[in-house]
Amino acid sequence: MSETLENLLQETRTFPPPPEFASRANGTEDLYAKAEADHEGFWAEQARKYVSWSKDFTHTLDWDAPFAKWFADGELNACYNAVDRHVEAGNGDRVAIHWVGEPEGDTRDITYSDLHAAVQRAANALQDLGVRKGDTVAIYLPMIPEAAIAMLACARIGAPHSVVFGGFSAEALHSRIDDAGAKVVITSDGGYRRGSASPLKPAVDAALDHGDTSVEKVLVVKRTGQDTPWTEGRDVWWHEALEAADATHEAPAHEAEHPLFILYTSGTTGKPKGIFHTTGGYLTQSAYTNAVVHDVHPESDVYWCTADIGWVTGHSYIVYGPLTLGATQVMYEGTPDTPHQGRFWEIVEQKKVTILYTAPTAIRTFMKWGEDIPGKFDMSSLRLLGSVGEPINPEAWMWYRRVIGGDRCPIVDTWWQTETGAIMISPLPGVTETKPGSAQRAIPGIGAEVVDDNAQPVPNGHGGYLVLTKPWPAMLRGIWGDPERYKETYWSRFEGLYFAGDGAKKDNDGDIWLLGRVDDVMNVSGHRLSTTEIESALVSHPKVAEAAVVGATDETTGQAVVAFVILRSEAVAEADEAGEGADIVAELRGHVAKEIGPIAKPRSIMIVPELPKTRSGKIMRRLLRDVAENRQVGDVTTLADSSVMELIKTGLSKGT
Ligand code: 6R9
Repeated sequence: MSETLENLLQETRTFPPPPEFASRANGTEDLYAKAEADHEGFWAEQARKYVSWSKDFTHTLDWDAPFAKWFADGELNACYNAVDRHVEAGNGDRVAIHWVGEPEGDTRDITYSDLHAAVQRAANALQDLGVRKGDTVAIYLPMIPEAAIAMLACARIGAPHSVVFGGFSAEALHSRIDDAGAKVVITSDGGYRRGSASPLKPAVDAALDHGDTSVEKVLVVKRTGQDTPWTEGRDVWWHEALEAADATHEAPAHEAEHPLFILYTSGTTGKPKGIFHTTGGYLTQSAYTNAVVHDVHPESDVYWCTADIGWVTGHSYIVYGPLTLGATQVMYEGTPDTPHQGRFWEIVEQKKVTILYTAPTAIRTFMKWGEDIPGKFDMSSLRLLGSVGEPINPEAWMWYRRVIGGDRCPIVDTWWQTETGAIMISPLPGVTETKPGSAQRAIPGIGAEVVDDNAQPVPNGHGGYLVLTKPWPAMLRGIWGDPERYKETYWSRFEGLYFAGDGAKKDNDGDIWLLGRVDDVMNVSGHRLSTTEIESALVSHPKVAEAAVVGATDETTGQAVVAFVILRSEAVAEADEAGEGADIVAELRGHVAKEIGPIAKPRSIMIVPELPKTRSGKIMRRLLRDVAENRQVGDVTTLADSSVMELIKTGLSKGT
């Protein structure tokens, strides 16, 4: 960590906001002072500015630490806010979503009126299938407009949705469906990925095969038209259900604290946590941040967030933030290299994108591909760039600014989490003098600090743990079905402070630099993966005795999964006989992909005779990280058996 700290301290380049940009920016300097003077009053004002309430609230915050209620006696409908009210205001013809399918030329422009028609029918269709307020609905879809429509329809009727990333396996889907007790699953026959139609519904069938789930119906969107297995009586085509449903649906008012969604994220234990968010506070902060941080001007911008809807970034900054503001946005189905490596920039040129929000891992990939690729496209429409998901290295930041932003666009490096619901730390693009690689300071209305082991703020120039010091509207309300785990995970490390799990430092100006996770959670291409979860998957393979997983620094993906595996002796003997060490590695990688999903597949698996452990039996991942990153192995004095590291290194140099 100290090496990283020193490198970052040497960063002295700064970029003031362009005056033209500053003169019409939504986020202004005075917001900081206003929020500081009256925290609750500030948020009450944002809640009324960005959200329409069916019943106004009389009270802003109930804080029974660590349990918060925001705007509790207010009532609203999130879907009405994201859709109906824009039509009522005469903006029905405005494009809400310029949808771009992966196959070239496969596009759809969806206006707010189109969206209005769709969410009403979808809400009625869900009700016709028996979904009632409070029932949960799992959504397992590719990046097609129906994903947003499905989420909004659930929100409309008050059925919390649980979106499961389409790249997750049947097993991962099963455990999430099970934990949330979903009544309906919304999926599709398939989706387009790297040039071909790949099936999706078979994973749902496999997840439900266990026969022990709460799922009554499966709604299937026809996306690819490929042959799809069908269970009569359970499976229903989305288009048929919508056609049969009533065309009108009045959006009912829900309590501000009514659950809006559950989203699973990796924790330090094997079991993913169902982070749950409620309606009023979440909607307020996602819309407010989309306005002041991304500087979205709904009447003139074309905004594009490249995240998948299965992650929180897609929830807050594709669905709830921009649509609540009434913005026009691009939604893209595919990968950045299909059918060519300039696809993103072609979309920027064609749709005249003005605001682009993407992840450092994507930026590093584009850097690797070379700047002549974006150089072929006209990207002069861009006026703001954003980054999210992991620390952005200063060089990637500079490349992003110069090559993509033409040296003219401010960059906002936004720090937040599934748990925080919306952006917490970021420059305001019309106010902040930005620094390459730093998320800088808490946005107006948010309290963040870097503290030492004793919860004391560190002086400038020092590192520690990132904490949040005040309740915020979009904060998670808990872990689904496990209030104790909520307290324990986030509120027990430091008295009265929210512990984010990230290391950070303050530079000499007091600006915050994020340094990555301090727990056993990895960040691979902006996706959070738990070491424990992958270890459990490896150990579930019959040939594996033990496994330890570490996140090794990787130039492109930020971190990469590296696994150390001890094989069962029968497997070792077999492999030796057949000379198939390489086959086992391939088999294990495939196994992890099947258990969790392809994103969790280890970059490398090293077969080792032993693992370094402390006397109390804890695996010392720090030492394995040294090996994975080809470093001299650090202090081994706390190892139960200090010869183990030698054994591992000798084994590796023999090429096993
Ligand atoms: C939004 C999102 C959260 C974790 C978080 C941190 C890392 C996110 C970052 C960042 C440095 C940034 N992270 N944004 N690190 N700079 N701008 O990514 O949510 O998937 O829950 O991940 O991602 O480590 O704790 P989530």
